[in-house]
Amino acid sequence: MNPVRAVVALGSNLDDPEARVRRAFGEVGALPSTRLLARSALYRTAPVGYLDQPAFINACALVETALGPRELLAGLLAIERRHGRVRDLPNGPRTLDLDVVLYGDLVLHEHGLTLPHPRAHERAFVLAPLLDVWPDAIIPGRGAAASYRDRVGDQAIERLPEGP
Ligand code: PH2
Ligand code: MG
Ligand code: MG
Repeated sequence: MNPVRAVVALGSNLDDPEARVRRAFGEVGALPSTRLLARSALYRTAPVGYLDQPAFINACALVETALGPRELLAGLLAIERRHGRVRDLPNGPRTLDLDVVLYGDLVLHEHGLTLPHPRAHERAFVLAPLLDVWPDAIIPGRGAAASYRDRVGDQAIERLPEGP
């Protein structure tokens, strides 16, 4: 399979989220047939959806991968499991969430995998780091990711200083 550019969103709000997300970049880049091209800044973000939980650390990784979309997702879920991810409350607190946001220009509606991520364009915690790693990104079916930035300007996110 020809390598494809994909964007993976990282999120954590349990058990040292900042260190966890920094570590997870390397783990995503170490998936088979996958290379990490860029890592975004880290953002501290207010919870969206279920509000009664700690703030999140969010980021995005730009990768080049020869894995298919399902294989990539399976690899990400395996990393989540290694981080002790427990799925109890939907949208609830988690040690690590790894979502495929973009997989080239692929549009897919399958059980457990919708591409592009259906809410990416309306969430500042995805858009801001996505634009860090890929300012010209196109969200298939929606257009330039940058054109959505102003529409999410009311959502509370804080860019953290560069870390180690
Ligand atoms: N993820 C969710 C629901 N709400 N809020 C923030 N700030 N960051 C997230 O990563 C997040 C969320 C479901 O995946
Ligand atoms: Mg998610
Ligand atoms: Mg997820």
